[in-house]
Amino acid sequence: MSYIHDIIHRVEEQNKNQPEFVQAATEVLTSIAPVIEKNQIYQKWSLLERIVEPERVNMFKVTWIDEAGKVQTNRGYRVQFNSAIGPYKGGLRFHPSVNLSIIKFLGFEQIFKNSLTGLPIGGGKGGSDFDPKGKSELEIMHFCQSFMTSLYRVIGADVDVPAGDIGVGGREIGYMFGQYKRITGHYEGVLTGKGLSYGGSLARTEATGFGLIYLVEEMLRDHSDSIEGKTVVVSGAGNVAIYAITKAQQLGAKVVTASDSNGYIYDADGIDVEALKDIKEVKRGRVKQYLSYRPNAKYFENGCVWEVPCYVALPCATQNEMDIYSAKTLIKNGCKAVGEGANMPSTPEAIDAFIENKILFAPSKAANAGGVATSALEMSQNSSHLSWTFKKVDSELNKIMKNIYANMNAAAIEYGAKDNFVVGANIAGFLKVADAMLAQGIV
Ligand code: NDP
Ligand code: 2IT
Repeated sequence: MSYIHDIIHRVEEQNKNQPEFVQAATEVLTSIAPVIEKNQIYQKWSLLERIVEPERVNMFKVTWIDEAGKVQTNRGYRVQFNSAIGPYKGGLRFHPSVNLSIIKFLGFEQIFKNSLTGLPIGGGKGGSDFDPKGKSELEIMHFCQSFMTSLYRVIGADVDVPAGDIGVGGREIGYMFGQYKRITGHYEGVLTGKGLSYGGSLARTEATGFGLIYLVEEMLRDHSDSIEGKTVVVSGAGNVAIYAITKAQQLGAKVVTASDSNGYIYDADGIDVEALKDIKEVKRGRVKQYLSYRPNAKYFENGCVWEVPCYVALPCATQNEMDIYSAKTLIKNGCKAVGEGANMPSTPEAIDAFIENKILFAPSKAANAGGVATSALEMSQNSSHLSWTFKKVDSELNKIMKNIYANMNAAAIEYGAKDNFVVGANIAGFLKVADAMLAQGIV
């Protein structure tokens, strides 16, 4: 359709050095073609031109002094992409690879993911090219404080509510919350993923990984299958991976791998999640150390985790970690379902291969939405000055994930793409935001 092609071309022309953003936008724009064709109103009001442009891009300097007394300068970002259905909401990523393209792709994806949750949250994302690896506790704290000293001007409980992502967990959120409160004097739910003693929600730590498994299980159940008794391969060893492994094992699956950027571990007996937690959450170490807990496991420095045969594959590390070669290897080895815990972990070619081969493929917007959904539940608890039990939050999360599956499945069927959940998730996420934008006029 020429309107869609024109917009994709425009995005490419206007964002020449932003390959990740162009990738994310192209996927969404291509998937929603049937909706745009069916209803001329979106073209009439230039909805697509408007939705691919962030409402505001904040970029700022973050200076801090390291343990050696040397001045360090990093770049900070907060992209406030779309506030049609609620205040901007999305994580902060601290990783040396962070640049405007990555933050824009994440912010763009967040618009549709947040819409899919059914909760009133807009899309945003931020972060820094700061590398937390090897930094001392004080360096982390000073960096977080300096980052917040610039960020606080543009966020607020009803304006923009950041949370964690790669390199940002409970520790970093705590330091940033403390600095926000110190500068503004406001004790408010301006960040989510907070500690339990100062406004955090039970089950937020577990939410993304648990939600991923709830959604994958629902997708399997709808196809007369289940994760129970299946071999599962997981990449990553961070927040999402750890709690995906935990829940998959609780449901009777055998998870045999975990990885970090140095290599992967294979444990034929099933990953000992307590050992992994000790390494990652307590010692902040590397997956290689797993061998000292489980000497029968194997560590592969140069391999790729997707070489391990499995029934269910769960990429939970980072974008574009699953290329066409990995996808073909998984398919050849009998993989039947893929659930994306990370954001955009599969390349467009890998996604095409999964769909052509009838692999049940749950795209990240739907599959990892449990984290941000539970963040929205944290916001509700904060604004009503209440805290819910673990059981209540977990059961809400479970309902939300089942609902996301139902909505993306229904949209896929309605638009003639049964079992293509990329199309289903993009359309279901898009419609709510687009209609809210139309209703609010040209703003
Ligand atoms: P963590 O920082 O807790 O863990 C990240 C894991 O991924 C680490 O094992 C890390 O290894 C690995 N990793 C990160 N970058 C790379 C890379 N460039 N190459 C190889 N491995 C890499 O982050 P999270 O678990 O929170 O996030 C993982 C993914 O899930 C991300 O895509 C994130 O955007 C997404 N996500 C997170 C949510 C959350 O609530 N936290 C919610 C929804 C999605 P190493 O230590 O070697 O860097
Ligand atoms: O990618 C994501 O959805 C997140 N990193 C979580 C965002 C949030 O606001 O909880």
